[in-house]
Amino acid sequence: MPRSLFNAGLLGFKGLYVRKMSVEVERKFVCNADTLKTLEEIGAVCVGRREFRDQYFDTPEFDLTLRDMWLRKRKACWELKCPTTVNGMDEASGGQSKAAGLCSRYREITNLPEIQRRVKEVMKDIREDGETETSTSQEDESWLGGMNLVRFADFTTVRQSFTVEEKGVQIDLDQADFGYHVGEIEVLVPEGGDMQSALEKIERTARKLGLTGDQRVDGKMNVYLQRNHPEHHAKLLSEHVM
Ligand code: V4E
Repeated sequence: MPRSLFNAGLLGFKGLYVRKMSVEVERKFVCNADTLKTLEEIGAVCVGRREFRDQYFDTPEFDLTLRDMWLRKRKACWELKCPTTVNGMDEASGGQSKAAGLCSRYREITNLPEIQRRVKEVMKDIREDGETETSTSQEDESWLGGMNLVRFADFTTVRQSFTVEEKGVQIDLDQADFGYHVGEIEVLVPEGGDMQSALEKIERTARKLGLTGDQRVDGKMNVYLQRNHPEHHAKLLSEHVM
């Protein structure tokens, strides 16, 4: 299935559409001059090269990102990434293998009313004063002001994507316009899907790529914040969000 359709998760049944959310499991890795050659050697197939602009939004006090919630607009579509939880606890905080510890897991929400509902929930916790505007149009950005959201990051990425023999695994090589290059091995797990199998697929792919390091590799946002919002970056580190 094309990844965009998988992401949207639209399941039709007798005219009733249920939008399912997926969990993105990914491991970042350092790209070097040999990465393309290694991909070729393991039989990876390049499935596309595209460029996109990401704009991230939060309140001036960073109420969303301090809760590890990441609201962005990419190619005219809204996305919210939130931590996954098991029995009310952040999944990442449980006992996990070293390999799993190198992976991040985020629920990806692409349905705008659902995004607005979740953002409102956070605002409700912070401000008692109530009413916020919503909108279902992807182009209309007026709801941002109503929820006190402003843009805090804006950058463009050139991404080369590859598939490998391992089913459901995608490898992306990202070059951000602020001079950071990073790779990621990614599996999308549908709601209630097999997380363990996804982690194993990522681990096998990492071994094939010869990734030996046991340190988490910084994502684009981590580096962007270090350079553009160092105080907020330090706060995210101290609150263990990054
Ligand atoms: C979840 C998150 C952020 C949102 C962007 O996430 P990321 O997957 O890094 O971006 P990108 O462009 O690769 O998105 P994709 O195209 O795969 O959907 S920004 C910061 N975080 C948190 C975070 C974290 N704590 N640790 C790591 C390794 N990455 C991200």
